[in-house]
Amino acid sequence: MKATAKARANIALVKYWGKLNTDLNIPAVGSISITLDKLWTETEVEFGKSISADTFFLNNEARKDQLDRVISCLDILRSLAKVSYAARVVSHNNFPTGAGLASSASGFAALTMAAARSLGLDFPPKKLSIIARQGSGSAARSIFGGFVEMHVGSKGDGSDSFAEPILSSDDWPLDVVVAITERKEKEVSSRIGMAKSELTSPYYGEWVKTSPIDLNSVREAIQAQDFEQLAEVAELNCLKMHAVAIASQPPLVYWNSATVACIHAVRELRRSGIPVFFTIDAGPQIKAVCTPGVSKNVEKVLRDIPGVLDTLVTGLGPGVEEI
Ligand code: 2P0
Repeated sequence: MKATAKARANIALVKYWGKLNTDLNIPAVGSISITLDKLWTETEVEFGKSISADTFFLNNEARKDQLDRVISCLDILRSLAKVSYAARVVSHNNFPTGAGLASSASGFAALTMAAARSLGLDFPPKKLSIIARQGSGSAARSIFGGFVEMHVGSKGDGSDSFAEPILSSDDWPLDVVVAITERKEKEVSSRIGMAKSELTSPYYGEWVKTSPIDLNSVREAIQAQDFEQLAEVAELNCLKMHAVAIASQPPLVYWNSATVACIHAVRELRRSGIPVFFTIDAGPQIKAVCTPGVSKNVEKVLRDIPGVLDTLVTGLGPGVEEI
């Protein structure tokens, strides 16, 4: 009873920050993301009578600090399959973990698919998305490829809080230049950060209230393939999320000086007519979204900024797959 799945990271153009229900991990706001082809997690799950306890290895290291979250996800699938076997979970990320590059998104999407398949469960993507959400909210989006929207839903049990694709990457191919400005894992996880913002940020209420406006505008921009509208609203939504985080107590400043320099560089490029915009998650890395024809140029500009350690360029990728 063994299966392996590969899922890709995603970055949100309209961000998820805050929860409606922590037990079921229902987000307080919807979100829209793009799935990234070259940043992925591969996870093998083996259930068996001979396995005495759940274990989790990430990049060849036992990660006891993450084991509870992995077990919660395994428990949901065990209960659906009506079995009680323990599992061995072995996972690899091909990019830095826990540094604002959405490793929990690809990680829990791959875990959900691999665990379901190894238990012989052949669930449709919507159901996988609902299960992955309970592991990590952003993982619900990594079940799908291309442009993806995550819904808050209105049922209290979370059964309509799932993601779905809104446009395929073939319909609108975009590139993302990722500028790495720090390799170590962040000190405050998204989960803890957003809980602090909910409790202490004076802007949290406005964030939740105005999120549907950004969602409508970004969905419209994607459907119309209107890069300029997408750029304006995605940058605004990103800066709003960081304003909420920065005004939390204690303050959550995820940026470093290279992050800020990259923001200015990307805005300058766009002013000069290059179709590019930035987004930043709960970490110091910059993601510059652009049309494929300009990605080499954007990468060259970002690579030369002091404090940028590395860059990579990726297109948009597919959803989770069993391998
Ligand atoms: C996003 N982030 O929409 C936002 C932007 C981080 C900043 O989704 O608590 O790791 O596991 O549901 O999914 C990161 O949040 O949080 C995230 P949990 P998750 O991409």
